[in-house]
Amino acid sequence: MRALRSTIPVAATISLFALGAWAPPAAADQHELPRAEAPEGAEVYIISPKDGATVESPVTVVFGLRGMGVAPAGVDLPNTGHHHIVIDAPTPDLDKPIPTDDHHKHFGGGQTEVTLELSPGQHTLQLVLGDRNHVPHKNAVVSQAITITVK
Ligand SMILES: [Cu+2]
Repeated sequence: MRALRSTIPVAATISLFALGAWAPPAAADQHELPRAEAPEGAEVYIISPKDGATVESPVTVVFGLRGMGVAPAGVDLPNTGHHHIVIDAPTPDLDKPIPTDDHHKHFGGGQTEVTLELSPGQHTLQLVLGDRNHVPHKNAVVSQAITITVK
């Protein structure tokens, strides 16, 4: 315990110095899009299918959101966001706008479900909430990734 207590402050001090020395000037941040904040305890989750389920294509995925509201992209309302689904890809960079491609779909109209045509075999699905600029919130609201098998 003693050894741990003395090591942690030293490590913290070093990293603070490193941050101070290498942090970019504040002006650099101003080019970034303003980031929305999510309320404490907000959660996004896949209502169905369930993790581990075997299903037939097309697959209807139902999105759940707790502790905040759904608003279309472009709408500036506090404590809201819109859904994105990540299909067969890792969690995207949570500090950048969510990509738009075959693996990342946006529901900028405020939709809360999607029906996907998926090939037979295993697939992973994950939800990421984005703000009005399609950027994850500062304290990103991201679901657990689930794995399903399509017959
Ligand atoms: Cu989006």
